[in-house]
Amino acid sequence: MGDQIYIQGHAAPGPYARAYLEGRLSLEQIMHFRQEVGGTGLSSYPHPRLMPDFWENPTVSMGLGPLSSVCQARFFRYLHLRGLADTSSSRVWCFIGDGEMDEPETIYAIARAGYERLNNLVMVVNCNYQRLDGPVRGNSKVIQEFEGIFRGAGFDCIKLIWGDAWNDLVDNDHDGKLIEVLERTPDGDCQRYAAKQDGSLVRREIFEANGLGDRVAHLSDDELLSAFMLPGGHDHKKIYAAMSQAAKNAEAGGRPTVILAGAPRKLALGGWKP
Ligand SMILES: Cc1ncc(C[n+]2csc(CCOP(=O)(O)OP(=O)(O)O)c2C)c(N)n1
Ligand SMILES: [Mg+2]
Repeated sequence: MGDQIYIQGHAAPGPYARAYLEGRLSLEQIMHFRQEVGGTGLSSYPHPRLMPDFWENPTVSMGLGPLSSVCQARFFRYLHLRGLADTSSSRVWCFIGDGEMDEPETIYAIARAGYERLNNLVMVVNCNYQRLDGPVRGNSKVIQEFEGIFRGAGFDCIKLIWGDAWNDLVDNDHDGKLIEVLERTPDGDCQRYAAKQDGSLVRREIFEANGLGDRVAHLSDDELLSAFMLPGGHDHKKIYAAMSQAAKNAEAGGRPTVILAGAPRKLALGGWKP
């Protein structure tokens, strides 16, 4: 038996784009996104009834994905333990938003997955620090908060925060001061840096204001900005490493895994745009 995937509902255009490149969807279908009622289009959200050959799991509204994914992982376990189906190598992958983490269904699902030690489950939280009605927290750090929730419930936690360009800076942070500064920079400030698109601001506020100006003296403002704008959650090498570690955890460990993928977004200060 294969894997099961639960996609963040309004991320449906991502799988559609991939399916189009793979030749599984036609241009005509793509051009009729959200106009599926006539017969040729694609539904707005994962919808197994409207698109039975494409979607297997409905995930809108928020909270349904995480909740169903835990039921699925538990059901895989059930089938296997009773000798009804070999699900020993089947995984459940669940992609959720950071705003979706506020749903009671999500919080319950996490507790249940930890309690049941569902090591066939990997959750990936897309931490873009915003939800459509505003910042998720703004004045604190969602990734730290989520780490507490997941670890407390019994998950292994992989934090995917900084991209490749930060490797040297982090490796050379022998006294831990840079990490300390980053850990206390609120999400709202990260969004402001991403929105302003100004490397000198990152230099002044993160580095110079904390006596760390020499750490980035060899980088231009533009280099600093592009490093900042390629967070772990957008860096394909880091994403690959995190996913591969998660898949190994599922084989070896007795715990579910979460990947907290950080990706501050430029849109934040501009408000939501259709
Ligand atoms: C239970 C429920 N309430 C409200 C909505 C409307 N809604 C759709 S997306 C969204 C915000 C999602 O934010 P997040 O989970 O952070 O995802 P992002 O778009 O940032 O990736 C909301 C409130 C919904 N789909 N389901
Ligand atoms: Mg979000």
